[in-house]
Amino acid sequence: MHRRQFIAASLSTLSLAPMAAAQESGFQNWIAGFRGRARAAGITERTFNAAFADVRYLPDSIERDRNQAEFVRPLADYMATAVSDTRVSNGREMVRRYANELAQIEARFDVEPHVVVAVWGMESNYGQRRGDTPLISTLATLAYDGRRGRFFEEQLIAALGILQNGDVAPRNMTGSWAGAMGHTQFIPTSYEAYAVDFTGDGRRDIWSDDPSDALASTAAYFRRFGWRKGQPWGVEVRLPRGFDFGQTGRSVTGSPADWARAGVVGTNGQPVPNYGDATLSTPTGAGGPAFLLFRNYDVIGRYNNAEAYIIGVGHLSDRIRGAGPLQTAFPVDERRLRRAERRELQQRLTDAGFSTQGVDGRIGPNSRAAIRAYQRSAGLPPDGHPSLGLLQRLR
Ligand SMILES: [Ca+2]
Repeated sequence: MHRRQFIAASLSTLSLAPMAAAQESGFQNWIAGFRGRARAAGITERTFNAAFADVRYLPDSIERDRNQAEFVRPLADYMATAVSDTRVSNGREMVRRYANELAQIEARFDVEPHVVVAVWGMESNYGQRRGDTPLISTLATLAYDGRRGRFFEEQLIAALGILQNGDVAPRNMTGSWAGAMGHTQFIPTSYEAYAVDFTGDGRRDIWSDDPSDALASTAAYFRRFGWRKGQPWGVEVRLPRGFDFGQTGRSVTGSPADWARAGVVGTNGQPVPNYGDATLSTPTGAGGPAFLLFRNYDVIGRYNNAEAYIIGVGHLSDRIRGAGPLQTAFPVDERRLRRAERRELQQRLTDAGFSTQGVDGRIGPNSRAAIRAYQRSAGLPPDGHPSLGLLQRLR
């Protein structure tokens, strides 16, 4: 959950091995100082000692945190993994296997089984990858490392609070290398705020083989952020010939009837039912699929705000419920731009008279407006999409 906070692209490749001994003693000193801050935050001596009894410095977590590659795979590749046929059929099997639990979860939180199971599939492949790294060691290492120390120390204090509450024993409190826990990969602060005890044993156990507390916790999270039961995250649509791609993006909102008047209809050729106001998205530009996006899109985004993730969860949930593949496939050869390339694109647009209001490698509304203006001047569909082809054209 909130994985974007963990995906800070850093290309530093600092080798840690020769420094291990010094790091270990620095780590022990850090723990001694942290003990006081944990006590001040309400963690008892007993909780702290039990939690830190077997804590180890885990250089792997730091290396992985520092060496995360930029994510530039084509969306088509990502979707092929995220919504593979195997994951779809396993998801359908999970909906059957946990039908009773999921029906109760739906009754209590108004979030449908195929949605909850889709998050489960994306986050841990239905519990197969819950993460087996000792959580306190992971979070203490990353808090000590300091690169995002404040964030990880906050997570560590929350994790100690979970232990103090008795939800899980220290030895069973495991997670990913970055501190996300259990079947649906909650980080400790999200767990504190949203996890629920579905089984009624007094413990909010998202780590055990039984996924029902984790699934209910995910539903509770979605409910809290306004999930609308019975409504889609988005609907694939067909665009009319000669469509004005200036209408795509988050700033143009209309009802499905408004969109139908502009020629934007479902893949069956019929107007999309009225699920409320929608925006139109072409995630890979004019050359790929188009979607009307509804409020539930943003609810999935509260779990992880990466566009690819939201579409992945949304489409997986549709497939689990029985829908077929997208009618228009994502282009297979369209990788995304690296940050350096996004900066170059901004600079070249600005130099060409289409100011992006800054060169920071982030493609926000100003950059998209500049791209659209350039595309219009060049007679291209103004989809605002920062493609490699666009960059090559500007070179
Ligand atoms: Ca429980």
